[in-house]
Amino acid sequence: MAKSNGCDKCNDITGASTLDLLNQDLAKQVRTAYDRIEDRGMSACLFGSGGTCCRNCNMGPCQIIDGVESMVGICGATADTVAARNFARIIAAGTASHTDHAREMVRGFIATAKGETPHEIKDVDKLHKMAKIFGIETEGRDKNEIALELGEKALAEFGQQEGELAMVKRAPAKQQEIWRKVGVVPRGIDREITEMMHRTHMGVDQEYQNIMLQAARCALADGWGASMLSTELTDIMFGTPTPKRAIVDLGVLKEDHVNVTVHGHEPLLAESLCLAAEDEEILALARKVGAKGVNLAGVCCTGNEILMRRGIPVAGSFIQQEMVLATGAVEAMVVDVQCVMQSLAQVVKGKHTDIITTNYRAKMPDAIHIQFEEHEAYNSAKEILKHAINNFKKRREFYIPKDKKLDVVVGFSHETINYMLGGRFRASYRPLNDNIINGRIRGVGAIVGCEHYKYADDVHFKIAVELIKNNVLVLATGCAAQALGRRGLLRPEAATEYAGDGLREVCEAVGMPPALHVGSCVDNSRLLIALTEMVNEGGLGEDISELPACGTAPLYMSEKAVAIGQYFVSSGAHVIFQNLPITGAKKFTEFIKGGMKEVYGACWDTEEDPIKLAQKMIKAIDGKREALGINK
Ligand code: SF4
Ligand code: MSK
Repeated sequence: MAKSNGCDKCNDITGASTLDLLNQDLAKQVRTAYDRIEDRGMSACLFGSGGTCCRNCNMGPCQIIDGVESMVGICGATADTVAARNFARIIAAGTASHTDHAREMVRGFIATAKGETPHEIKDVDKLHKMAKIFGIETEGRDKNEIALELGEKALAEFGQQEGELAMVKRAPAKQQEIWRKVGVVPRGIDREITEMMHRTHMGVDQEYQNIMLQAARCALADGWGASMLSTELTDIMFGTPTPKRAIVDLGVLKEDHVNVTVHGHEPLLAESLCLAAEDEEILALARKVGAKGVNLAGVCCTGNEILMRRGIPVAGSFIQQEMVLATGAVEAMVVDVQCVMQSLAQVVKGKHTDIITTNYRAKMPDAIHIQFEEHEAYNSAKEILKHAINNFKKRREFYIPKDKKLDVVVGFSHETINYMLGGRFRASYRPLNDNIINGRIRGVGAIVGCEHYKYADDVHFKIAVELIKNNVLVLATGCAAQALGRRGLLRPEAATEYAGDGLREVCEAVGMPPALHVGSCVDNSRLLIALTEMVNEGGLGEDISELPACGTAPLYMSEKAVAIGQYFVSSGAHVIFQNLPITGAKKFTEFIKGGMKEVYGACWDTEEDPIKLAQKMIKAIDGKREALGINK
């Protein structure tokens, strides 16, 4: 198959390590997403891109043209109704994905509390904080007993039918008031997803404003419910991230080790693999086949989870998953759920690499399935590693772009940001607020979400540099954070190289990078808490909508990113994407880009050009500063 590195577009969108690899004969034999883009040779459907294609019933599909009377749906649905329904269903799907991930983490947490996994309750301080939120007695009780009660109460939140999710009360009081007033406080996590799907079924909710109310409630069930549960309980079980040095990019693979990459989102198995990779039996087996050991490396958000907590290197982000395998140097790629391309099993055809699916919910043709049993976590992990070790001797032609790896400093949980800026004995967000008030830091910009192949992959870098240069502190998660890491922005030195005077001064004083890696996709919930802490510290208004803060997920690929965007907007944070599937519906677009502001104090926006997008973020931040009277 012709190699895609001859394609202008691909030369645009690949990073240095990817281009290096694609230029090797070995990689030219592999068909990747870059080839598939070239081969498709057709542009996306305008109705699909504009959000006005409806296939919610069998009278359609109906393609709607806004303003043309004869071009409403067979049922009479207008462009605004259809676009709102489609947008809301994206949010429901994204929320469902975070939810099902979170449920597995809670189940693993319960099993850990019962002593049925190789893990333990590590962060007792956070356990007690969470216990308090859930009204659980801690005095004189064993940590596992508290954890078991917490796990069971957390699990009940998924199926809860009435009332409010427990962590809603962590939000600023004014935020809670707004949610209660408009009736969007999530009652139970699964209930909000189900109701969203029902209300967007043919012939139910026909009013886009009303559809978007449930979309807000559904997304809030994600941010302040599922994702937050996942982050907090995972921290309690595996440890809350603290700053650590690590390395990222394809060059982290090792020639003389058995390379095992972990890809997906749920870190239960990956944590077990980390433990098993140091098992004497495994190390002896690796030596027996001539390897120096097992080199574990992450991909996508499973990668982020073990990077943040253990400093395990990340081999690649979403758009690099095929490249990791194209090196020919990976003995096994172990995948769990989400963001795993079906092409992976084809990329390794003819190679010694095995793609190992591990979850009954996510199987793949031509992959090997080894079911991960949480009660047998350690043995499952060892079985997987033995499989990879057996492949080591079969490795033939391979290429590792050894010089393509970069140092990063990661591990910025909201607790860490607290300590870094406030000091261990005076941990608080007050110094951050003070620096924002005195103007050294202009505000906070979140760069989150995925990567995809439509736009150049230096989008994250360009946006981040523009923000940093203008003294905006960047908080990053997901594959966006990895992209910034590959371009050197997650090093403390980047403050000296890129930041404006004020931000540089702050970063140099505490030795932190100007862009902080906050975690995986579910860890966007850490940002909600960080924003809340800023409100609670005082001086920057009474709710999130008054803070000089703005978010973006420019290269979003996944439905999860839209759910994240929606829970930020509904929590009062302005969010700008490069594009959204709403352009075919005028009134709906006006509503989510303006009308929502009247309800939540924030709305969505779009801007394709990365520099203009960053400037819009800065303008939004300056607007908040102005309103607070601190824009000196
Ligand atoms: Fe067409 Fe209405 Fe059916 Fe959608 S729900 S496919 S607009 S008839
Ligand atoms: S993995 S959801 S591509 S960030 Fe979380 Fe990356 Fe986006 Fe998947």
